[in-house]
Amino acid sequence: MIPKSHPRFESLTQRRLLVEGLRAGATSIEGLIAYGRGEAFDYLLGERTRSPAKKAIEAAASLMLLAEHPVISVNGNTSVLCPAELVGLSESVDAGLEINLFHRTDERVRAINDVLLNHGAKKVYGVAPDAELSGIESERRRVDGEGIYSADVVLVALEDGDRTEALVKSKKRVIAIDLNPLSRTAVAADITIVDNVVRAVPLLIETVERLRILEKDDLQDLINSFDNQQNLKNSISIILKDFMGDRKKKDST
Ligand code: PTJ
Repeated sequence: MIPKSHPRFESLTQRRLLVEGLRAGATSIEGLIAYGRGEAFDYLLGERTRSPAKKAIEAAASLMLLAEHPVISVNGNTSVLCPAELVGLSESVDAGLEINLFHRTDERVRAINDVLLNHGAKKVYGVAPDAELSGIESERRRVDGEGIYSADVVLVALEDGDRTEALVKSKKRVIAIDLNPLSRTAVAADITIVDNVVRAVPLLIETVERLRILEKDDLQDLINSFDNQQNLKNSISIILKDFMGDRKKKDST
């Protein structure tokens, strides 16, 4: 058991969830390595949601509220780190949930499907993909005709750059959650939330509820005024400032 008083309780809990996910067949071994890279960036970001991420979350919530057919892509890591929250977000914006894996096996798809159904998902796309995204060769190309293939907005987390670029090329608006502001995914997406998925998804749900009352034009203004490349630079600046010891400013960012 991890004591709650442990200064690294959150991080150790996430590691435990991933290891349990691996044993249950949902997470890939590679997913553990990917998590480690994210954890390093999270450490540099102070393990909290910084102001650029909050701004991106507002734009992302607006985009999801305006979308006609939003879909949330789920992989082995996100399915065990925040399954209830992913299902909650899908309900709050009426988005589809689709399993899309880089290291795809039928066993893993079944295990992830079980996790999502056990957390209240009513419908999960991607179990038997019947369409392909052009421009990528990995297993991630296999998508559901009624899910990602026909989506206008796709939310991806812990993603590889290839598919993000392919989604953007196929004229979908892409929201990415990625702790690494330098990743190809972060740069290629329309809106990148540089934050840990375990903090970003609950905050997205909260923000959707807060913005739901806005008029369509006001939501569109929030999207139009968002500059992803500038926002990524702001995340990098925060890391650099903290790194240079400018910790006094930490609470204001
Ligand atoms: O379940 P599968 O088979 O689809 O495999 C998925 C993995 C995660 C193995 C695959 O997508 C992968 O290899 O991802 P990458 O290319 O390592 O990219 C993962 C990105 O997510 C990196 O930029 C990490 O910094 C970031 N990341 C890792 N953990 C988190 C994170 N971002 C947000 N929240 C996290 N908890």
